[in-house]
Amino acid sequence: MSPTVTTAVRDRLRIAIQKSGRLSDPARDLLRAAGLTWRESRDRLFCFGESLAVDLLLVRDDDIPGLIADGVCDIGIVGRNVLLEQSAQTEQTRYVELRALGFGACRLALAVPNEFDWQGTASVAGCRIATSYPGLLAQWLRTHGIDAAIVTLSGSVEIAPRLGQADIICDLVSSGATLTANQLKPVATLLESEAVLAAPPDGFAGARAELADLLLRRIDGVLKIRDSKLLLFQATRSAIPALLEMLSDAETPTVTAVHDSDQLALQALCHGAMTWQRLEDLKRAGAQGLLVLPIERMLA
Ligand code: PRT
Ligand code: ZN
Repeated sequence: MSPTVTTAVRDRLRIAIQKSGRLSDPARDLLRAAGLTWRESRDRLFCFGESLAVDLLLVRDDDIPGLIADGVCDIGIVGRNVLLEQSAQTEQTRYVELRALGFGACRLALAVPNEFDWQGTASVAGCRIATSYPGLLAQWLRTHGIDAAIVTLSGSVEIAPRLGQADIICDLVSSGATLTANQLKPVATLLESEAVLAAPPDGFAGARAELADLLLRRIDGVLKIRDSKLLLFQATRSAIPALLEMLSDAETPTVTAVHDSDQLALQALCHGAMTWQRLEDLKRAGAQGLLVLPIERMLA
């Protein structure tokens, strides 16, 4: 008689985040804001979820796409650059980007030495290009019909031209300070990147699907209120149309009558930055008693 084989189905959701690096703190902050709490383990590689059945795996960012593809974790918080590089290398789409998270912004760019006579993308032909993103670079070269040699390096890409290893580079850029310090200038952008929520294309079943839905709803709430403010003010009826035009980033405002007055009171949820300049413009257009309040939580 053959032994009974039972397939263990995980009913807890597992999220992989970067253990230490640029994305680790903002990823934890986001999940904390979505109401997750964990019991930290001694080795700090696995954190057991306390408030919800959602556990954390703390890993190197480059391992996250593979962990998702192998089903070891369900969701990952990782740079789009890492996700798309692994797809480009395997020539398969094994992940979907569920949400862009608004942190870890950078771009994958071609950069050339300052003295390089850049005449457009055709100038790349015949060059040696140093990069840690050979998959994305090869895709870009193919798309542009350019023949060039890719020199794959795991780090310190920016010094490759000075060391004679390459003529130009293809690397991540955020402030641009590293390029400037190495006498390089950016000339073309291959990819705009930021941290994303990545998952397998087929989604999940059972308890994990419900947990993933709940988490996504909460994360949407967190992302939505990040730059949102509640704006309160009063104005005369005649000033209202002009004021509403100045609040194009607001959800439909509530307008109510003020007791014993010909003034109206407005309440608007605004999603853009509420700067002093903007408040002064509103005041000039007739808004009085302006109040800007932070939003604590939002659930659509
Ligand atoms: O150990 P582990 O493998 O997990 O970490 P890592 O060293 O591979 O990654 P880490 O923490 O450096 O970056 C994680 C993710 O942050 C990246 O995959 C990107 O999605 C995102 N990110 C955002 C950046 C940058 N900005 C960035 N500026 N990643 C790297 N850089 C590097 C870039 O490679 C270059 O060396 O910073 C330098 C350029 O910065 P500027 O500001 O001088 O232009
Ligand atoms: Zn890495």
